[in-house]
Amino acid sequence: MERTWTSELPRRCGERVLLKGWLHRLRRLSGVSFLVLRDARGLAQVVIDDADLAAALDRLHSESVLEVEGVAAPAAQAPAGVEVRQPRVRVLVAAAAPPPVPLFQPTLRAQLPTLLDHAPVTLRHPRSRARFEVTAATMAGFRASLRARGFVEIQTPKLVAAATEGGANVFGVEYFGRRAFLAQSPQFYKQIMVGVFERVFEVGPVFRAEPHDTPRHLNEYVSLDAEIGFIRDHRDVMAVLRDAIAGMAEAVRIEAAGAVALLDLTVPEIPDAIPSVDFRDAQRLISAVTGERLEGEPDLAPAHEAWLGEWARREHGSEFLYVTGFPMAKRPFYTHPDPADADFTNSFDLLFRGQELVTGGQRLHRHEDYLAALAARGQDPELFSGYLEAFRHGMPAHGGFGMGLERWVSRLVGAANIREVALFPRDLSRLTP
Ligand code: AMO
Repeated sequence: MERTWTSELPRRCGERVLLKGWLHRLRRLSGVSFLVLRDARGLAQVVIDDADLAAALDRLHSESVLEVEGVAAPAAQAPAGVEVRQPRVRVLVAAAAPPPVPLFQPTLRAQLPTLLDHAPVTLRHPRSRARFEVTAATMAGFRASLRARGFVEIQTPKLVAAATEGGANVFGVEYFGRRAFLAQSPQFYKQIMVGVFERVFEVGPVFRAEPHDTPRHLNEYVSLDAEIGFIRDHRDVMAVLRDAIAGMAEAVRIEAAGAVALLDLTVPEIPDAIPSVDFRDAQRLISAVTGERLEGEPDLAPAHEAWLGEWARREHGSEFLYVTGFPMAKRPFYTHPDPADADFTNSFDLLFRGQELVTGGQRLHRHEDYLAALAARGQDPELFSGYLEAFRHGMPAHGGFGMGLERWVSRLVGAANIREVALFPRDLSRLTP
């Protein structure tokens, strides 16, 4: 007999079905017991009116793996209006111990560190799982939307010889007697690959040795990257990014519809043109209201991003806001200056619900500009010889962006801490599970 998913039960009323899954909960009442079986798609209620079977199930720990064969029947009070009756139950694997945190409650009741310590089990909870359904749909939507626009997916090395985003936040690795690093981003390789495919994207892990403990930083996260050749300036990149995010939102709505309903999410509408504010204007707006002196500050603090998020919602009815024209001082050496003012750049951040989600911009593309930019920062061009070779041999004007996958999902599901949307987060104190 073929297996039926719990989610298919409503369509199988009146039929004999075979379910497989985990013992989510056993509720013993005086005359009858209810077994709630969980599989990867949902829950099913199984009516146990055989006292011996109920007693046998009661001796099992929750999370034991079961096979249940019975008849699907309409039942108004059961999940999705259907339950399984006259069951035959086979124990496939008896769990060796009770779960560290009870999984049957609608919401997990434990502190975040406990949930993370026991992630191999707590991730099974329907609400935990739902967050990663949103993650999976996001990646699918990102890929689909860029592929439809002629982008080619690449995978670039994560063991690298030089820091891409500045030297401080990089993990060193012992590499056959030499020093190597874990890639902070696919930046150099995605740019090089513009010379091959013109339009590329990558979904992959990146590593940041940031020694701080914040609710929005991980030491390993998933970066959604793209790079585009033959652009006029950063505004062409912003248009592609807008479409990529619209594709992500659409995929979450369709492919993760169950998760969206369970978590009661509002998936944002992406405006055709995302509102945009120049960095200096943004500082003036904030200063005018808060009285802070921000002139000369090279970056926005998290509180400023939150303020701008509120402003965008109020003034533009948008949950997204581009901030453009960041000062050169805080941007990596590959950043293209603003042709009108070399102290500023053709770069941008995209804020989503008051938090930085994306950084991107136009890059330098002339070999001599790279040599000058490295010299100005006192960097040895020899360290970047592989990267520079691409520019020596002709590269078009290009630009791209990098987006933190967990940042997107955490805003979407309203997570208080980004660790809630990383399967097995890596942070200052956490290298396991
Ligand atoms: P940047 O370093 O700003 O840019 O990173 C891009 C985006 O990645 C996310 N992010 C993080 N998410 C979780 N934990 C972290 N520690 C973390 N650090 C960054 C943010 C951020 O906006 N090469 C450039 C991108 C480009 O220009 O193409 C880069 O890596 O959402």
